[in-house]
Amino acid sequence: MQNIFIIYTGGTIGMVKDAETGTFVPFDFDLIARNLPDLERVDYRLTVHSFTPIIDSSNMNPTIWVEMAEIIRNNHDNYDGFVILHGSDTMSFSASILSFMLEGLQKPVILSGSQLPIGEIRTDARENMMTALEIASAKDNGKSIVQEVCILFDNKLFRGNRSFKYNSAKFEAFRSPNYPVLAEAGIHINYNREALLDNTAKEFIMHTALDNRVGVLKLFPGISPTIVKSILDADVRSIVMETFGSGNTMTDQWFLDMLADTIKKGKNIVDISQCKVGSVELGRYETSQGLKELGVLNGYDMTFEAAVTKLIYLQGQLAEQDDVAYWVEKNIRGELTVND
Ligand code: ASN
Repeated sequence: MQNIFIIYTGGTIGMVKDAETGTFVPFDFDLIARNLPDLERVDYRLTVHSFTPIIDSSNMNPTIWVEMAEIIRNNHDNYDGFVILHGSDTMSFSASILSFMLEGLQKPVILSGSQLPIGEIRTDARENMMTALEIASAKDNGKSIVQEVCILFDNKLFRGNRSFKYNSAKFEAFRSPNYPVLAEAGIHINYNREALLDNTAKEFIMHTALDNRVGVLKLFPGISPTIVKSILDADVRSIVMETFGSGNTMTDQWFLDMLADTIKKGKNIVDISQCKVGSVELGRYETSQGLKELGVLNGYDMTFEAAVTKLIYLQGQLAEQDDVAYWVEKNIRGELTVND
């Protein structure tokens, strides 16, 4: 019999309506268990760890990420798979950072949740949770089929660090347009084996040191020098710069001078696109040619969530800015595709 470990962090899945305020607030795991009698019928053993407090995922933070990773490490050898019940709002950030923290993972870590609480008649919680458990226990010849951190939502399994929350109203809350869906659940669960990571030959190592000194510069036509400067001058080691199209920016001299000055001071600037599909291609247009020469780093097709959490992870591991710069452009957990 397989052993599956459930980590309950909160999220809509286990929420109830507060009688006084009418808002959704997190509730304990008993609510989920009571509404899901099928949990008694599964042919794997379940162990549940509830966080205190259980939270709406908008309150997620690096301390909880470390706590989650430590729970997985401490139980890694005794369980076949892990399901993390998590609010959908920041699920992609948590899935991304966990993919970086859990190097060489050989067991499934499946994040899931729902758009409607488990107590609602039309809830999507039941299907999401039961499918997540099924995938967490799936093996072929004694080896886990999924050996990475994923998100299961609305019958689709996504690589965590390729996904983002794209819809707050539909059951189809997540997408990963820059990487194929890893599995689809219908009558059968069909795995896309070519797209899944195979970590069998790797060593499992957990990294918990994180450094959140990361800034974000989202460009728009007309952004003022004062705003750009205030972000570049902030007390951060790296800046994720969200650019236009395939990585393009305005070519005003004041702007390029500010970028050059920031890089000279030893900060990393990583170029990712505001487009959700496609990749940064530095030098494709004149409006990105100069960026490469200034030393702006290529974020390729990384999601915003992956770029931010990868920097938090790399900065925690590496004291030298050059080392962070080197690794941020490399594919380390299947989070980016190098196109040059
Ligand atoms: N606000 C909720 C959360 O992220 C949204 C959800 O879970 N659907 O905790």
